[in-house]
Amino acid sequence: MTAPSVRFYDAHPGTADLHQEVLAGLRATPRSIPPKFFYDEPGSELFDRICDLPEYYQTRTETGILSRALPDLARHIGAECMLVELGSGASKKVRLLLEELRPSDYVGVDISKEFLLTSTHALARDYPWLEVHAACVDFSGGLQIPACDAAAHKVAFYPGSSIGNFDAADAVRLMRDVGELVGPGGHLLIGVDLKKPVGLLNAAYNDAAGVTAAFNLNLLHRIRSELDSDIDPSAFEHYAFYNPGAGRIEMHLVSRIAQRVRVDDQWFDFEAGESIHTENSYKYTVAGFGALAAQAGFRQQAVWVDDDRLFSVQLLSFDAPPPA
Ligand code: AVJ
Repeated sequence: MTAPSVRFYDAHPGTADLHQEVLAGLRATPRSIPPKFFYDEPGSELFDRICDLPEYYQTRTETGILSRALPDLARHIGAECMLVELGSGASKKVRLLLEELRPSDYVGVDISKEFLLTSTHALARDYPWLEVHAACVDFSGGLQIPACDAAAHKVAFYPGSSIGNFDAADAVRLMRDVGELVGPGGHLLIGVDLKKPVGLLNAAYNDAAGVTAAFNLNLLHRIRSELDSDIDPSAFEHYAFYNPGAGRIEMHLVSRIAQRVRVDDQWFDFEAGESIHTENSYKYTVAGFGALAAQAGFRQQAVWVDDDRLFSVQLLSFDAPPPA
């Protein structure tokens, strides 16, 4: 038997970006490293474990919303679309959609090559009627994906509230790129985490089992193994909290001691308590996200939420690019 085929496109995001962005981020004030670098292989596995944590309501809530929305969604979208999943990771949620929507093509887009290849091959094996493509791309730098040149009805799928990683300006920029990708009449199906009591949010990013802490600290393990650096993960601690003014969770790695860290031949001095900002996770109201999407030319065609209004799944349709 021949292996199921996946058409693979590699833009080679990788260690060069990590190297350059870590150095720039450590030099900056305040210090920061972008969250896209969490997802090396161990990081992607830790993130999968986060999704199963009792405190992390997002994954199971979104999956529940999606399952209940399926018949409705199929009516809105129709069959034979090209489904483009952004940040596809383990591609679990999309399986729910495939049976019901019956797209002609699936394009998995992810920065993490190993995960992307494993998951798209599994999809090609399990759905023989589906044309499967994989694109290894860092889409924060734009969305040029050859497989998407075809003129099919395109539906971008961006689950998990990953849009929360971007501040408003960057979220609009990304959605404008998505609009350009799907074109007029195309869709964006997006998971958006909602504002909720602060206690629930803080618990979700400070789980009792310490998996989120390990996920955050894995960034330093990655720097130590992929770059020429003596950084010691045990000299930092995980710190996450909801910032109500900014409407976001912030994750930081806080230096436990005064220390000097080396990357290449450059030294970075940390005071005790000084932090590296590693992630923002913005929380929205349904109306607030609608206003943001409108700035990118998208209209809320349908919005589904769970009974507790913890999370939303939104079907946005693209009309035309708004004036810049
Ligand atoms: C993948 C960005 C949606 O912000 O909740 C989980 C990542 N960080 N726990 C989130 C994450 C810490 C997650 N997103």
